[in-house]
Amino acid sequence: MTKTLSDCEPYAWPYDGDLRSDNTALVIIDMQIDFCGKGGYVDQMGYDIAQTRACIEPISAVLRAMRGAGYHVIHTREGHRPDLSDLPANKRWRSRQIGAGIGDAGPCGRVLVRGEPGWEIIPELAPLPGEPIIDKPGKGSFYATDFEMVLRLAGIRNLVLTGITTDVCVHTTMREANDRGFECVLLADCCAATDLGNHKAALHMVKMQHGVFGAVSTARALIAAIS
Ligand code: C5J
Repeated sequence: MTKTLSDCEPYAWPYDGDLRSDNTALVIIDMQIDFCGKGGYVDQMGYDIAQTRACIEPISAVLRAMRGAGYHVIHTREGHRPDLSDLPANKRWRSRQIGAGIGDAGPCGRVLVRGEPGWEIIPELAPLPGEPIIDKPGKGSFYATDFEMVLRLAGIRNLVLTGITTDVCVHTTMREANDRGFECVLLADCCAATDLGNHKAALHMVKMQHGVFGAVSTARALIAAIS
């Protein structure tokens, strides 16, 4: 059955009103201990994890609703191979300058390394068996991953984007998806940044040019639209 998310800016989403459980996925980006847990990468850098944790509850509510209504659910994780062969030297260097060297030992194991405790998705949003998890070495979910193949083979063309951080991995993924013709909505209260100004600016950018990257809505509006 087709639905529309009308409480949405700058247009009712999706653009053509074709919102169905079989053509739409909830994408939950990088809800890992490293980004919102004590002792993780963001905490080690000295940012306030209360900001990145603020979106956990709204995402949980959307996840419950979308799982219940039979929508696709896809998770992503940012992280590197244990031998760090996919870690660019400049990324490592920069992270060391701020005291959270990627690949270095920290309170949650080696920072942003696959298989380490800090790299795990937080228990509140743990994937269910059968929900694809996309492991990515960078900020975007399409680069050096099979994300696009997973979406195309499942017949998915609408993406409901959530996760952290709004201005980095979520925005990069939204831009990559938009360029590939996917129809995206970003849920404002289901994403968060390490800086509130950046979060707000990232939402504003999406809405320029009548939705240059897609649309912006909220958890409550999305749940109401699909219920
Ligand atoms: C960052 C992310 N901010 N998941 N990663 O380094 O946004």
